[in-house]
Amino acid sequence: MRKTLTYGTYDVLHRGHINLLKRAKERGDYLIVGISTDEFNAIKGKKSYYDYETRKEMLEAIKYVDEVIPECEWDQKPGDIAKYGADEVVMGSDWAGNEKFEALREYCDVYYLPRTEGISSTQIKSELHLMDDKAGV
Ligand code: C2G
Repeated sequence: MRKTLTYGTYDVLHRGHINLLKRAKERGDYLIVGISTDEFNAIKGKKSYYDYETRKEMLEAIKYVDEVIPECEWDQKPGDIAKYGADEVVMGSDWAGNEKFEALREYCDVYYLPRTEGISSTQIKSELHLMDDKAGV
């Protein structure tokens, strides 16, 4: 069984996230997602709309996702690869070439999937604000 591992905040879920998870799952048989804890999000300089438990629950409901684990720190990835027997770490292309992931080639395959253009959690949040403003709410 080929195990794939990916990481992310996965806040306001959108088609870019689903597209990534779908293609990551297609690269193996079992997909593990390391989802950033609220504390790690703060380290990443991100504040998510949904808390960790909610984001975890939503990810676990996605048919492409087989297991969700917490991502607490940048350096846990080699340990995760060993602990879960991951054959490949897959990330969106915005991470392509990043040393944090290139360093993992020592432990397993690393593969970057093209990022889905034109959508992001940040964009959705700002567009929702604009809709509220227009509606006068
Ligand atoms: N993604 C994508 N297309 C988008 C938006 C995101 O393919 N339009 C991918 C990202 O490349 C990433 C995954 O979806 O692989 C999750 O994205 P985020 O939730 O923004 O996660 P990020 O902040 O990149 O955290 O240790 C790694 C970090 O936890 C990654």
